Amino acid sequence: IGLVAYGYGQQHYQPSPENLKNREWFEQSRFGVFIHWGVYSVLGDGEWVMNNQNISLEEYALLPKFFNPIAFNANEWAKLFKQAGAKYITFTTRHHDGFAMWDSQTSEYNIVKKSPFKRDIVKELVTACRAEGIKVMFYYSLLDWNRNDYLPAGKTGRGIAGRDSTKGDWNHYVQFMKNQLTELLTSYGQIDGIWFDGHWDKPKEDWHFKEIYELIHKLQPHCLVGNNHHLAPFEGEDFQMFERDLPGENTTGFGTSAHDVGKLPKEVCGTIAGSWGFELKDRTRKSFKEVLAYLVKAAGHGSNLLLNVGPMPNGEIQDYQQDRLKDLGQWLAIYGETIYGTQAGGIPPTDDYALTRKGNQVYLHILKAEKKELYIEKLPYRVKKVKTFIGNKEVKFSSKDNGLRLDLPASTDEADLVLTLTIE
Ligand code: FHN
Repeated sequence: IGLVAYGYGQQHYQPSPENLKNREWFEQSRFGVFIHWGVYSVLGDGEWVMNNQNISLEEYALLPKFFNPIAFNANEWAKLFKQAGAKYITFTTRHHDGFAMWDSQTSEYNIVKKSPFKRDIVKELVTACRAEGIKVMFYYSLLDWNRNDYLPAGKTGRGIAGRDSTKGDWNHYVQFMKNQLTELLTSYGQIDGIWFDGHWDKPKEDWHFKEIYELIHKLQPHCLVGNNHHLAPFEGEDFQMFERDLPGENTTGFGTSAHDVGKLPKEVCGTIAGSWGFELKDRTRKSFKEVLAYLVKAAGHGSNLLLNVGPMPNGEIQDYQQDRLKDLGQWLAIYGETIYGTQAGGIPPTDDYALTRKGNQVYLHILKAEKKELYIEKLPYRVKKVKTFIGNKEVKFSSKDNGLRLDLPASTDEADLVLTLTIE
């Protein structure tokens, strides 16, 4: 009966009213902060270090002993995310190494039992974010490099040193995931999404997604389910994410083709640094202009941006990553109206510009403000008036056959020159 009530009595998944409402919130929010933080951070070589450096189970088991983030202050993080203008966070409750960042009763391999820190990081973060009005989603890795019941096969490749890769107990592992998810969704109050990752390691059918998604929606009907499988949405999912790409793009090899882009709310995720988890040799830092362009182009696709920070093992977020977030926050404090609660602007973004829309106002974000003139070949609406978003100054334009030619105001230092088009 419970399942019928939650929309699973039918042949197809019917999201509950609470879920639909939450999807609306999600679509309005446009900006979240992704956090990759775990015992892997200690080694400063990204979250894949166990696999990449072929570290054995026995060796990796030493790491939690060094994870003692004395500078971690969930309230400071939450304040920073708020200042950044983020509406939600997605936190790695457990990455592929299988280490639980909460006080899990289902596995000893967790922060409270194995680290000197002994504090429930998930709990502290949830509480702090809630106090700032920031919603929380949980990243949860399907793939597990640590457990004996997990059957290592598939694309992760080499298996894990110190493990017999032919042995496992798959049903036991699936039940374990259900137990952990139940724990996560019953111990920390309202959780607004579960963000799955690691699907590629096994064939789709092995994961029991239908049962797992049903369980989540039964425990918290509003909770949005997303799965970073890089495919068109599966039944039971509530949003679709795109890694390091824009919807329908595949410049990274993780992405999707245009026909995989479904109708669910969308989210793109990317990093400020070169990698997700903390990397000491962090040499591909993105500039403010780059992260801003990602946010604006995502919005131009009708998508949220989930922008990643990789905190250090001591619990601090590096200064330059904090600066990017604060700068975004400053920008959003001025231009938020052109991003939050907007829809895609009718034509896909280019490297030069992106369009977002609210009713009969269209916001044209020009990402190369040094240009003197801009020509947009085909707009799906007629433009009546063009003004600068800041200062409300008239901008000369001419339109012909749905094309729009604009004389841009003299070059400014702005990373993004925003014009407001009033349309018919
Ligand atoms: O393997 C992970 C990776 O470490 C990271 O968590 C990203 C985030 O989108 N997802 C996986 C790769 O697709």
